[in-house]
This record gives sequence, structure tokens and C-alpha cells, in this order.
Amino acid sequence: SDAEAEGWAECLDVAVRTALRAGQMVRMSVMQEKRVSSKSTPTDLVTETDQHVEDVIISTLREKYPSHRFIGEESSAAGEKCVLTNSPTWIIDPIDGTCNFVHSFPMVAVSIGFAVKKQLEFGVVYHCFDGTLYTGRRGHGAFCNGVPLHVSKEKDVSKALILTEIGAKRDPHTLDIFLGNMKQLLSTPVHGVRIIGSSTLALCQVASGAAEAYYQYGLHCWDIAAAALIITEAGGHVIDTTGGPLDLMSRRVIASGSQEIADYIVQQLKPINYGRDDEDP
Ligand code: 2AM
Ligand code: CA
Ligand code: CA
Ligand code: CA
Repeated sequence: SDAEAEGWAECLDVAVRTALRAGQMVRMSVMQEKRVSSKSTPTDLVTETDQHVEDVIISTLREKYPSHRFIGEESSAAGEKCVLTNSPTWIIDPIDGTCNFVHSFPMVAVSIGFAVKKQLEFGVVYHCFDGTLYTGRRGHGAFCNGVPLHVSKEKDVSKALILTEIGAKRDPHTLDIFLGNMKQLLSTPVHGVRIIGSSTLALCQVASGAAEAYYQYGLHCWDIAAAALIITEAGGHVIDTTGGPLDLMSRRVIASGSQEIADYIVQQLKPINYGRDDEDP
């Protein structure tokens, strides 16, 4: 209903304010000594700041919206179930780019997405270091600091700049597929391939038209939710690596400005298998 849609507009305002505050906390913490530990693999890093910022975001939102549900990276790591129901659900990555954060490499973001009846309603991605704020609301467009965003219209993959991420799995088999996929694209040849260490900021570059496409295996729903809506509202495509519709929990994604470039990448990629986000490990 209209009243409901207006309610979500208010939630978006709250999301923006919460992301700005969280981003400031991340900015302040980057100067301080970090206590780093690892989760699933030695390269899957987490700091006290990740956990603290997620706690602050979720408690702020839960106080305002006690009936809503919350999915967050660090709460999921602590054993909370990661399931998307029809209830209004906030999908949160408190620090996207933890490895960058640990090294003070300035590509770190806070990501807050919001879904109702399993449909994304809005997304907010805040670049903690340069203060760039990306927002998108279903049916209302995508913006960067208030300026409308539009994806690249390039159809020719040989003129594309393509983004991806490496992920924490570094066993020889995974690396072979990863490097094989990259070799396939580099020998197309595309203009370039970039790895910036923050999947949400990479996806926002696709929304901005600064890159033609992004692909990745192994991302989680909190890496994709907010930015996926920002890209579709900027006129782009976010799909499964098999070419079907995006499944937020599948850990597979291709984002692109044009359908032609998405189709090309679908044909070239060899899959890397990860479990689903909504499955027990
Ligand atoms: P994070 O910093 O929130 O963990 C770095 O490679 C980028 O990929 C980051 O955005 C990181 O999010 C994300 N990422 C996290 N886990 C991943 C995985 N298993 N595979 C691929 N990318 C992952
Ligand atoms: Ca992480
Ligand atoms: Ca992330
Ligand atoms: Ca994170």
C-alpha cells in the first residue's frame, strides 16, 4: 500500500543516518590498533570493530523497528540463522572490506539493505573514507550523494572494465578456477580487470557506470543486497552466474550495465562451488 511504501521511505532515512554514524565509527577506528582474528580460513579476517559496528547498527534499528528481522555478517558468524522470510528484513554488512580496513587501504564501506516479502526495497552503501553515499530505492532511482546514477551502456565486452574479488578460499582448485576465469576475460581481451577489496564499493562502481561489470562466487547476501538494488535502480542487471534471476542466498552474482556484457560473462565463467547462505555449513 501507499502507506507502507511511505513507511519504507522513513526506514531509508533511518538507514542513511545509521550508515553515516557507523561509517564514522569505522573511520575513527582505522587509526587505532586493531585486534585481528580469523574465521573460516586464515585469510577470512574479522576485527572487534566489525562486531562492535554491527551491534550498534542492529541495536539502533531494532529499537526503532522491534518487529523487523535482521541478518548481519557477524551475527551470522556467531550462529544466528540467515534466512530471508516475508517479514521486513534488514541485511547488514558492518564493514565491507575488512582486509582493507586492517591495512588502512581506503576502500571500506558500510552496507545496509532492506527487503520486504523477499523483495529489496532500498539499499545504502557508505564509503567510510571518502564519505560517498550511494542510495537506491525501488521505483525511485539510485543516487550518489544525491546525484542520479546511471550504468554504462557499453555492449562490447572488448571495451569493458570488469571488477571481481578474490575471496578467502585459496586452495589450489579454487585458485585454478578463479585464475582460469580471469584469464578467459583478460584474453578476450577486455580493457581491464580490477580487484578493489570491497565488493559493495565495486558493485557501486557498476551502478555509477565507472565499470561495465562485476562477477563473483562466494559473496554473501549482505555483500549484495544493498548494492544490487542500487544497480537495478541505475538501470543495470544483477543476475545469477548461470544467467537466471539473482538469488540473494546463492553466493553467485554477475552485475552489469548491459545485458550483452552479462550474457558474455555468463558464457565464459567456470563455477566455484560454495554452500548457500541459508544452509547450515
Ligand atoms: P568482507 O570484507 O565483508 O568480508 C574482499 O575480497 C571482498 O569480498 C570483501 O567485500 C569481502 O567482504 C568479500 N567476501 C567476503 N567473503 C567472501 C568470500 N567467501 N568469497 C568472496 N568474497 C568474499
Ligand atoms: Ca568478512
Ligand atoms: Ca562484505
Ligand atoms: Ca564484512
